[in-house]
Amino acid sequence: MAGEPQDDCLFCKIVAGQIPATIVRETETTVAFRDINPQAPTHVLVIPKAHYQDAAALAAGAPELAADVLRETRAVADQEKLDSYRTIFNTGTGAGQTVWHTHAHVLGGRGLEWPPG
Ligand code: IU
Repeated sequence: MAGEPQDDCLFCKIVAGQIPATIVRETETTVAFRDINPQAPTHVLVIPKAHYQDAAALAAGAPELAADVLRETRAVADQEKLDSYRTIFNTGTGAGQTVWHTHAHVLGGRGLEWPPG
């Protein structure tokens, strides 16, 4: 069921504290932790605690929670003292999504080119 924890989901396990992560912020509804394979000096993932497979499912199923995630991307950028940063939701295999629990990448701390690869 949408929003319920999934046994085979790595990010649900991070939310549950069953596997370690370097958590930088946590709210009632979200967790933000450092990406294990950082692509910039700051590379943090913001996730909803509830399980939605991608940003589209989150926006459709729980718009308030999608807003919480977006607010937290700003909070991470402030905490990391980033003036400029990029927020990315990879959605679908062709766009590079590899973990099927919604996550916003927050990247900053270096110049970022456009368009992305
Ligand atoms: P993607 O947008 O689904 O490709 O992003 C998944 C990210 O999750 C990717 O940047 C991984 O480095 C990151 N990640 C992580 O931080 N911790 C993990 O245990 C695993 C992936 I698996």
